[in-house]
Formats: sequence, structure tokens, C-alpha cells
Amino acid sequence: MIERTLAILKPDCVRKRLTGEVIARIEKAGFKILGMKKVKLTKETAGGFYAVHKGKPFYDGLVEFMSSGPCVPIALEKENAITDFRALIGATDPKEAVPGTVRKLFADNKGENIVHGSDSPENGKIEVAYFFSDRELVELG
Ligand code: IDP
Ligand code: MG
Repeated sequence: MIERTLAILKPDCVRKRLTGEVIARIEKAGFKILGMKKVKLTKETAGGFYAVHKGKPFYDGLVEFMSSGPCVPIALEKENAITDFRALIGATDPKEAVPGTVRKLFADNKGENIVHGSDSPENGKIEVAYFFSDRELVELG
């Protein structure tokens, strides 16, 4: 099934100047980039995006981190995008991530882990719509 997933190159990825490196891996893995932008999230926007984690011990730190500098949301499309993107980036905690995955290669810890990926086709659609209007999504390229 053709699915959409939202990637976010997180503020640590931007600070480390790894956005090009990670986007190259995304393109080589066969994902179509439908939309991409650089934004600095407010705490409200970051908190809303991660609302499902509200109340967890890491929530406040996560919101702080995600609003600490610019990030790069990217709307992606591909056959089996959800599973394939999560395979590309690896486990949430880089210590547990498979060698060669983006988080294993580049992430410092479980909180600052370089990149976000949606966890289901439904959330992929919802999360893409959180950052992109329909007219910002290019179906052709
Ligand atoms: P995911 O990004 O791999 O889907 P989630 O469990 O959905 O992982 O958590 C969302 C984000 O919250 C993670 O990517 C990470 O930045 C942060 N996070 C999750 N669990 C922890 C933790 O135990 N400590 C610190 N940060 C965490
Ligand atoms: Mg998640």
C-alpha cells in the first residue's frame, strides 16, 4: 500500500549539519519527497505534535528540545512508507538501533535522536497535515 509518513529532522540534526546527509539516505531509500520546509517550532506547536506523550516523564524535555532550534519537517510517500522509514531510522534509543540506521549512526541519546517518523498510516496522514497544507504537497516530483 502507498503510504505517507512525516519525517522531522530534529533540532540536533540541524545543529550537527546533518540534514543533507539524512535527506540523501531518505532519497536513496526510495521515498518521494512531497513537501519540505525549515521551521522553528513554538512550545505550543511542539507540544501539540507530541500530545499523545503528554504526562510521560520525558514530555517536557521533549517539547523543550523540539522547540530549541529549527527543524525540517518532510512529507514522504512510498509503498510501505511507515515500516520502511522506521527501518531506515532505527529504534528510538540509538543504543538499541540496528547498525547502519540513521539513529545508530548519528543520534546521541534516546531524547535527541535526530529524526521523527510516523508510527502508522493513519498517523502518517494526520502528521503530514499538521505541517503541510494540500497545496504545499507536490505529487509529481
Ligand atoms: P519514536 O520517535 O521512535 O516514535 P516515541 O516513543 O514515539 O518514539 O517517542 C517520541 C520521542 O520522544 C522520541 O523520538 C524521543 O525523542 C522522545 N522519547 C521517547 N522516549 C524517551 C525516553 O525514554 N527518554 C527521553 N526521550 C524519549
Ligand atoms: Mg512515535
